[in-house]
Amino acid sequence: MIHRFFRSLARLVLFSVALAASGSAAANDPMNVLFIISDDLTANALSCYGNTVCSTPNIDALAANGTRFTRAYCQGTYCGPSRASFLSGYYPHATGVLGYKSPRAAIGDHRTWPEHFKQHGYYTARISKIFHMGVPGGIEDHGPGRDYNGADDAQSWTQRFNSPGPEWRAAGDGETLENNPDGRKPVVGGNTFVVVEADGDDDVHSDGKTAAKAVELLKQHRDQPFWLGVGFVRPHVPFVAPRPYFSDFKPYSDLELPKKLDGDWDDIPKPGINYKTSVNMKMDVRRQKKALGGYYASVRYMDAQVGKVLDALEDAGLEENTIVIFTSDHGYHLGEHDFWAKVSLRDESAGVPLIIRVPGKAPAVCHSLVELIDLYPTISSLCGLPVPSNVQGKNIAGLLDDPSRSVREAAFSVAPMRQGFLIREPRWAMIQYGEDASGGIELFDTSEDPEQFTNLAQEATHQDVLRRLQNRLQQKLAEVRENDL
Ligand SMILES: [Ca+2]
Ligand SMILES: [Ca+2]
Repeated sequence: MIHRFFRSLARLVLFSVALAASGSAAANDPMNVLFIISDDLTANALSCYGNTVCSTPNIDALAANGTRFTRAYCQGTYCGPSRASFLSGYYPHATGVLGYKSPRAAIGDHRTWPEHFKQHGYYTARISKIFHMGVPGGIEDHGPGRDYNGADDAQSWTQRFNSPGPEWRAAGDGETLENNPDGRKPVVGGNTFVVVEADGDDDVHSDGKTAAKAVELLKQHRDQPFWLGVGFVRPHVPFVAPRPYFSDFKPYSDLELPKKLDGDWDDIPKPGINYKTSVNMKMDVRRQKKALGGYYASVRYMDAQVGKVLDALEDAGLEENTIVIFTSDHGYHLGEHDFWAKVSLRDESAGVPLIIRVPGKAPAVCHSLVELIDLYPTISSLCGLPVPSNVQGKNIAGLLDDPSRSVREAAFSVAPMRQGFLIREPRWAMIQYGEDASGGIELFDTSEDPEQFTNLAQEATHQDVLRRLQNRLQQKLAEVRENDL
């Protein structure tokens, strides 16, 4: 790990020197795309986004050389709708993919983002989870003969690779934290809070295998333009990582949980209380702290795998003609408001980390509201490909030249499981349940209340701003539904 830290540092310095020397990448070479996506990762767990406990040197080094977006939002707050959206270029309410399906049936002959590159002569490949896959169920190693492709779209890829791993069955010290107050439950599978401090090295697990395959493909395909999707499944539950990644977070009792307010839920409608909470998961403070430590260990493990892939990119001499993107499919709650996991439309869950490194562009931090759906048109344009007229995102490439600009007045995200809609402006966050608001409304003034403790939706003095945001939601939904599908 020490070696990796210095290598990250060296990479940071060398990359800056190389850029200063060359001015920009060779203009005639087609630019490659390396798209790295973590699963269920909140920006709050990364040191480049301000976390002081969980250090992520490899992602930080990428951020230091690229543009780091501080207000990036997913379009659906769980795997299925989010991935179907940014890969197809349509919002969830345009395709109707609100669950865990491939968008193919809805988009017909329209091209997905990687497919668009494939049709322009790129080698396109995915390793592990790019379109939706069930984790851990869909990636548990049951030997050959099993379909590990999940809700994939075969025609997007020249080649595809899966990385089955032991997941919750990994050898080591495991504990089920969720719904296990008397501690009698064994370690279980499914979408459940389980921590396993695992025996063995990185390559025992899915993400280690994914990184190794990425290293191999970068060597093999260095002489042809590629769009390579590297999908890590951590820190999605189960929180499984080799033991050394846990050392910074033990004893778990030393970890600090987020600030909480008594009666915090009293001012929000029922659908606003997240589907997983400390209460309904029956997690006491010890279990909550261990969940946090297990999540952080999973993030550190995933960060180390990102480092291997970035090292391989450098070793193959591809840094100067490859665009690197790092993101997640949505965010995650780590105990804020006693909420856990995803689905919620609060910032911790609807926001995503987003870093884009384009050779020749100066490092920057950008505060414009951006959306994952913007990746398809933006990366197409940066690679000199036409931007298909049907895609609904915006080309935000201009922000990489002038990060002080802004490309939209509001971001839009949905939680179909709750019929929830988020309109997020720089200052205001409005969350409405039901298109007719029948499930209730939340309104937060994030300039006064960045942690979103006080719902202002019922306050007489805020009815004008609420009406404006509700109109904006109706207008946005109408725009989303006006499409060619
Ligand atoms: Ca996910
Ligand atoms: Ca409250």
